[in-house]
Amino acid sequence: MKAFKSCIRLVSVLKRCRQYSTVEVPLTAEYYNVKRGNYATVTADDVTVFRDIVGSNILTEPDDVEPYNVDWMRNLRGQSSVVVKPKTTGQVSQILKHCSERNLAVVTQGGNTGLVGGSTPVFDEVVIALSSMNRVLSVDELSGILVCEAGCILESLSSMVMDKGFVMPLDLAAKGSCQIGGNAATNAGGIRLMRYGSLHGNILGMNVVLANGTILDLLSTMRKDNTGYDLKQLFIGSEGTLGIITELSILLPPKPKAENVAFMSCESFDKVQQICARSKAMIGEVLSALEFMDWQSVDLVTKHTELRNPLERSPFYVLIETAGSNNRHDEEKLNDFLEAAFNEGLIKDGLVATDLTKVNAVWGLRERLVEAQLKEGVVYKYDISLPLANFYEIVEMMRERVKHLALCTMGYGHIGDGNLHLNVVGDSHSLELLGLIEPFLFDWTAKHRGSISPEHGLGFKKSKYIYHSKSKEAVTLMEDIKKLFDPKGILNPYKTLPYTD
Ligand code: FAD
Ligand code: 2HG
Ligand code: ZN
Repeated sequence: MKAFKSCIRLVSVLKRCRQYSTVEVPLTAEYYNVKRGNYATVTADDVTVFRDIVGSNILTEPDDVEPYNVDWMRNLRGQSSVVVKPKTTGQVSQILKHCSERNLAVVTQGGNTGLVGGSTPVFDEVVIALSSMNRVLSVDELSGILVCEAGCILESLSSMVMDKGFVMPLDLAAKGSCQIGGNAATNAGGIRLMRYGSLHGNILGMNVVLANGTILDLLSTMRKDNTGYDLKQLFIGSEGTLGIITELSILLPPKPKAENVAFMSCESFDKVQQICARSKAMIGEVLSALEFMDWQSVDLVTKHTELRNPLERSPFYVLIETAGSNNRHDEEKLNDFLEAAFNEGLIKDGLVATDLTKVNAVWGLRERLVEAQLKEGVVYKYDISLPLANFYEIVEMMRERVKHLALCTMGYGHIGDGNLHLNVVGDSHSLELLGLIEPFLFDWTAKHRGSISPEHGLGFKKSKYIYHSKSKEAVTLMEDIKKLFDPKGILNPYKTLPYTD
């Protein structure tokens, strides 16, 4: 395996400060021409009631409220004047009871890392931020079950459970800021989904507060429970539109004893596809991540970070991670696979990283793409799933379609799960550029029976396109469920389901 070099060690911490281009963020309501729902407006009396509930854990100064009004991608800006930060489920209940009685709209905010504008207000919704609910309630080390509050940061939970011999069943580049409640509310996928499955399988229970303040105790810690409808599933992926998740119980996989990462370059997308199929067949039992990037992605991340591409320039790159219990066995299997793929001409060049720092250096190229895009300009972010045969075709079509307006167009993603992240970066917020991408991309995805949002949800940005992935009958049923849980529609209005003026 002469072609496999050893990787340069890099100290990589994936929690970084945000830096972005200086383009101003437009007001969501004006830019997208949204009509305000018929809700009450927050008064001084409401603020007094909130203060009585949460004490000093409330923000009303415009500078303090500002970060809660702007989304992570700096595409959207709300107009909220108050952020309430409850510390207990009881406080969340009291806040919602008051908002419901007063007909005040609310938006729940976790780490505000969502990529579809679900977490920021559109108008003057009351922001309920869960960051003060960040206690770990228990870890059962025999059964591997964690119970914690919704505001716990994913990375903190990861470190805590790792010390006890477990891992969190999900991992994503926003781990330093996103909260486990936000992860549940978006049914976040990430890089471990192909190994541990989705949160629908890993969340065992939760406490939820409904719109009228009712506390719904679904906090089971049992793996199996077939007593009636599994209500918690409705809240997973509901993006704060059905209730506020305040506590969760989560099944933890044991920590793998060995991790290896291979990074390789390929000359064509056809070869990328063959690597996917080969790796699943040859090392499926230890495969924990299977990601791809095009050269435009790798170029951008090396342009805006200190990271360097350890391989020569090539149209495509594939990152494979294995995680198992026996390093010798895993390494042997990985090397056999790489040798076969190399001999068959699927791989042009590559490297294997085994220790954690080297592993992080390779992962950095993939995980710091969002950071690099924000530094380049204004990002038009898309997340679709497609049959592998059509996976990259759309990136090439889009690149051609927007070339006169875009700075760059790139494709990468969780190819092992059929999930493509297509990103266009422009130099401004341009309705013309947006109009070239949407609804064209969604029409094309629907034509190939893909999903227009396999990971990030619909939030504000994609809600009107729900019919591209769900039937009229399914959406009507969702609307009926929404009315049942939240008759006044105060929970996260203008999000997830299509809204009408
Ligand atoms: P927020 O952004 O604050 O909120 C997201 C939605 O959930 C909003 O609709 C909000 O109202 C609702 N919500 C938040 N907390 C609660 C709660 N306690 N109860 C009810 N509703 C709530 N996503 C993926 O799926 N896979 C990835 O690999 C991935 N990688 C990312 C990488 C980067 C760099 C970034 C910036 C984002 C990434 N995301 C990814 C998107 C985002 O991180 C996830 O959607 C994450 O799960 C959101 O968590 P959060 O706490 O930031 O939620
Ligand atoms: C990821 O997989 C996230 O890194 C973000 O889902 C996707 O950058 C994106 O478009
Ligand atoms: Zn993703």
